[in-house]
Amino acid sequence: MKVVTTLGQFILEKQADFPYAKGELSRLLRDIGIAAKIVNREVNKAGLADILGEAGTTNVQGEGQKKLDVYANEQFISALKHGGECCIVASEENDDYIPIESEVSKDARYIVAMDPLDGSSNIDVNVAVGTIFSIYRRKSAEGKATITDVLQRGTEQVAAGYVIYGSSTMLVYTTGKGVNGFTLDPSIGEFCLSHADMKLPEDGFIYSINEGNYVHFPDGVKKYIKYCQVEDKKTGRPYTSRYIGSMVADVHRNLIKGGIFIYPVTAGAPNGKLRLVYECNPMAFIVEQAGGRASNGYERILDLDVDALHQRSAIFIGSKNMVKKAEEMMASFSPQGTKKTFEGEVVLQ
Ligand code: AHM
Ligand code: MG
Repeated sequence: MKVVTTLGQFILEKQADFPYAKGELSRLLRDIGIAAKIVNREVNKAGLADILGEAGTTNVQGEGQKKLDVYANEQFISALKHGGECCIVASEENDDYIPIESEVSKDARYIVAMDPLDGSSNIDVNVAVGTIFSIYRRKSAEGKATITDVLQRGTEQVAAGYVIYGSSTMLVYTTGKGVNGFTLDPSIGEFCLSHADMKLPEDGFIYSINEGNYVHFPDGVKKYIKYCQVEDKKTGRPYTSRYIGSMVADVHRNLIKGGIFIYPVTAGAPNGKLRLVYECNPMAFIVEQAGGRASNGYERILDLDVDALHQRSAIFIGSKNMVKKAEEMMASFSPQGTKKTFEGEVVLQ
């Protein structure tokens, strides 16, 4: 009989990788896993909202129904509050960071930044959504942790992960020693190790971008899209286009199959759309740990300065060679590169 390793067992086993670890990070990851299961239960019931009461209406107990992203936010914050290892939570759902001042958390050393339910507009149509989290150790030695403890570069992350609520629910995380994925077995209510030591293929054949915004993209991105569409037997082009509109789902697919996900700057969003602290940095950490690459088109995501909690960034993330190629196009054509065409480009008259 095959022996199953649960997330809890795996985290404990891996604690030995950190000689000075006292189990705090392990407990923090465990708390996140618990909240993920609760959120998963509600996400699975989303289609029943019409019968059970929609967001904004009142349910049979007379309680107001919550939107799922608000619900997810509350669940993660509550799990982290009660777990006692986290001193600050920063969330896409809250303008400001939330200091945790409960008795159990008075010696807490970790900061968690998260997007509790990314791609939540996809819920109404039964498409995969996700949770993204990023964990830092506080910088300040004593007193209350402050915003300076939160605004650390991506390279300072001690762990990061995501949960994908898809056709099955998975939790994927890294502590800087590779990436492992766990699938929720609903029959026993446990995340079980299903994707050990995940590795992203260096070359991929899928590009993932909201092409509807094409006219607003920088020239380097337009050229890269054209590059993906040109026929070339040697490199397997034209590539396949796939865009779910849930970053977690798009990046997860590419992590398994190989591919690139791009959310560039656009004319309407001059700094990009996605958030550096709790979307780009954690995904970049995971993808790099799986052997991939992540940049804003010019610089490595993890090296970017972090000035504000909700700061945005462009992102090019995925298979190493695909991201490098896209960066090459950015360097040659954007902002005002001197090149007019790339090798092999088909110019329509
Ligand atoms: P959200 O945090 O408001 O859910 O937005 C983030 C999502 C990403 O998951 C996804 O990749 C992107 O927004 C899609 O944006 P667009 O609809 O502009 O393509
Ligand atoms: Mg989001």
